[in-house]
Amino acid sequence: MDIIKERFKAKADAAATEIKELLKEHGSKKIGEVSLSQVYQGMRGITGLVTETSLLDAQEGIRFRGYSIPELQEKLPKAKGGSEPLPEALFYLMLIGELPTEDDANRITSILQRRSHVPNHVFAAIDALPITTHPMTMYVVGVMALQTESVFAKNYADGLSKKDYWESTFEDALTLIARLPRIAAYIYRRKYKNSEHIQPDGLLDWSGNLAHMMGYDDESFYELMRLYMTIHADHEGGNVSAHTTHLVGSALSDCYLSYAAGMNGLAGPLHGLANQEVIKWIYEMQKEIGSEEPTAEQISDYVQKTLKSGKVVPGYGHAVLRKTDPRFTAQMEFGKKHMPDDKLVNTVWKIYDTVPPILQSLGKIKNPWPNVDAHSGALLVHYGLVEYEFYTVLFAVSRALGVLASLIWDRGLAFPLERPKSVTTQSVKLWLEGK
Ligand code: CMX
Repeated sequence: MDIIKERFKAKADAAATEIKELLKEHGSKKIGEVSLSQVYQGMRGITGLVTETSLLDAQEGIRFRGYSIPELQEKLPKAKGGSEPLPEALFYLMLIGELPTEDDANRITSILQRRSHVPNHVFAAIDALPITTHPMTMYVVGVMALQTESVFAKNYADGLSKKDYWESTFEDALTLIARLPRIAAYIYRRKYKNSEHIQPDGLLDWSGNLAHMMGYDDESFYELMRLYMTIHADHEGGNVSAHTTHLVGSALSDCYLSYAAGMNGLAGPLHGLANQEVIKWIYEMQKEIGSEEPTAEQISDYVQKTLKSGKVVPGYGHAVLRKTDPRFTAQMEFGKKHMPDDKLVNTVWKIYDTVPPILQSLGKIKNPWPNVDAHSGALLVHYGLVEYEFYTVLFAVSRALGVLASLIWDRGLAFPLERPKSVTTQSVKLWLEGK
């Protein structure tokens, strides 16, 4: 057995024993109360899930296995000559719960390199879709076509013992992660570059290879992809993409089915699609104003207009966070280092100065601060990746690391089918009447 798989198994067994003890002693303790409004309003603030890979603090932002984004940037192994973390190393951290050595990270990179071959029928399935299809639809179709390769589904059909579920899930997760950059790059080149595809470079790291296959062979773009893939990987368990992957996975759907379901959620404009909406919104503002460099006053007027027409300001607000998203800050730091004079990036920063007080003044928005999606597109545009409809696919490639590490844990801890209780308003009324 591969050493990483052995390490995971040892960690999962120890955790399962610990949880058993914990529940034996404290299982009946109350972790929170649920109000009727929470039931009607998106279950905000209800604790109802266990996700081991990361934890979100409303004030401080995300921590992956206890490490903040700046700490990951300092402590995780890097590519040769690079200064941003390798997302493969973050995957190791989320999976094993300990910082990887350089050897550990390289081991994941080489597993992913070895498994990256995508069967032809996946490309045929994508090619069968009209060229006008949204890239996220093509992506999910590609992932679904790849489901033919699921070891879990095959082993389950052959009669798999419960105690072995984790192992074929582990295998499926790594194989799927390995193949996603090729699928994403294939869609990009098909839709925007006349189907002139670029073969993988077997020597590059996971993110470097994605950049290469998309046609962006620039060391600083490689660095951006490594940072991008790291910061978008996970955001605890309750967000739509992570929760959906986990929920669908709880029916023992394999990694392909579960991840594809989660990515359909990521494709919604209130979640991952917000990154394309931000750039679209800025472009529309520039067009209306007739300038690439709107003033604070012009931005303020445009925000008011957006709000008056009943739309949201994309990239701002969050269901849990109550401060500027550290993922926004990490991208801002990248911008300051690599492209301090870029006009669009500077506009993103000016929007950051202008928007929060306006949203705050409305009184109803719980978080007026920017989230991860407010910044990501501008950095991509700087390198020429202007096709904003594609941006959520990059988010999706990254998100695979977190949701699939979590799915392996779900199997390692033998989590059951998820099935919360729902009510009807009629039943609520009866309950209120004491019936
Ligand atoms: N612009 C305008 N109105 C906003 C807003 C924004 N950026 N953020 C919240 N609001 C509004 C809500 O629509 C809601 O209005 P109603 O009461 O009229 O329905 C009100 O403020 C209260 O909402 P909230 O409790 O502050 O926010 P929610 O937890 O319900 O929603 C989110 C969170 C992210 C969906 C919301 O802030 C939003 O729509 N933001 C813009 C889209 C976006 O950037 N999404 C990406 C999030 C990060 C990610 O998942 O990738």
